[in-house]
Amino acid sequence: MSLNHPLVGIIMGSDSDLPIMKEAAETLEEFGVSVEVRVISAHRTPDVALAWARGAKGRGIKVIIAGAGGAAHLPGVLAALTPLPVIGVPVKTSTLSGVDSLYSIVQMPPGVPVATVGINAAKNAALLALQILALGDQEIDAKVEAFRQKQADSVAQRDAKLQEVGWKNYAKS
Ligand code: RP5
Repeated sequence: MSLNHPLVGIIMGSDSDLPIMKEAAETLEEFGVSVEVRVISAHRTPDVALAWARGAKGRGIKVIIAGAGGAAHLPGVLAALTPLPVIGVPVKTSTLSGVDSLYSIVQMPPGVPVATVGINAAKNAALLALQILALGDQEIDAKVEAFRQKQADSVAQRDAKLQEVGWKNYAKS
């Protein structure tokens, strides 16, 4: 699998989603995976959404991460238009704190799934995309394994320190 052309499409309903969605792009690029980042709205630019989703698989995109807030139909609309796996990121809103986005994305009726991560959890969306890509790519698989090991080592180090100094001193430090 070539890592030079975009393997993951990161689509967001508005550029106001970028401060959250950029975490997905940053994580994927840290793993050496190229991304295609677009602002495409399911309701404001439905024709663009349709054309992009219909062409994504043919262009070599393997996974789509779609973030939106409010009545967040973008991930579901993209999922309806392509067989590629779609990961939805509910973006936090000022009115309903992202619960609106979460419910809009997570409750897809049977037949067209959207794998939904937590509110604003764009990094987890990227990690899930990497795990999907790793199934067919040994290089990405090794990087995911290394990331997990580093994460586990970090927890073990903190626990060792906690055991050494005791929880009361640890809490003060
Ligand atoms: C959604 O509406 C976007 O995904 C964004 O989260 C939300 C607010 O959009 P703007 O106010 O930035 O246009 O379509």
